[in-house]
Order: sequence, then C-alpha cells, then structure tokens
Amino acid sequence: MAGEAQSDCLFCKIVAGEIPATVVRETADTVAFRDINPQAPTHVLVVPRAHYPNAAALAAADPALTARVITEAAEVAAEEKIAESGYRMIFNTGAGAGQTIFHAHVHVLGGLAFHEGLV
Ligand code: D5M
Repeated sequence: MAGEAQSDCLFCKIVAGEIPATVVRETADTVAFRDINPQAPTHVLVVPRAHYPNAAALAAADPALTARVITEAAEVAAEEKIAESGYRMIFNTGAGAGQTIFHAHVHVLGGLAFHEGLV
C-alpha cells in the first residue's frame, strides 16, 4: 500500500528509530535529521514518515504531506539560522540525478561557506 514502511529502506529505519540519526525536528508526519555526509555547513534532510520512493511519487499521492515536508524544511532553515542568507531545497529524483536513498527527502543546504563557494 502507498506510504507503508519498507523493510529494506534506510530512512524508514531512521523514522522508526531502528538506526540512529541526529534528529533536529520531528512532527507527527515528518522527521528532519542531519545528513551523514554534509555538503554544506548546514545540511539537513527532511523526510515524510510515510514511505514514497521520491518527491514526485509523494506529491502525486499526498500533496498536503508534500507541503508539510517543504514547510518543515523552511522551519529547519529558520532554526539553523540560514533562512536570511538563503539556502537550497533539493529533491534528487531518480538515480540519474544522484538519488541514492529511495525514500522521498528534501536536502536543506546552506551556511556562509556554502555561499562563498568554500565547500
Ligand atoms: O541523498 C541521500 C543522502 O542521505 C546523502 O546525502 C547521504 C545521506 N545519508 C545516507 N545514509 C545516512 C544516514 N544513516 N544518516 C543520515 N544521512 C544519511 P540522495 O538525494 O538520495 O542522493
């Protein structure tokens, strides 16, 4: 069924607390945690608790949840104090675009060095 946890999905395991992660925010239907391999001074991933393979599938199945994931990304940016300087929200969609974890997630990337091209 759409949205059901997948036993072979790393992010489903993080959502379930079976694999540790540095969680920065949680809501009833989203979890935000630090990327294990940060590409910027601030690099947080926001995922829906429900499993969808990518952002397009999530948006097709549940537009309201998609909006809540994006709202959470903005809340993360505010808490991490990168909202004013600007930040990126990136949804890699498909292996050809570099998606490696097939549970929908948005990357929230920002920080001074990021903008100065230092990372
Ligand atoms: O991004 C998948 C991202 O997930 C990538 O930036 C690394 C990150 N990742 C992988 N394993 C973990 C764990 N265990 N904790 C936190 N972050 C993790 P993609 O858009 O699929 O390329």
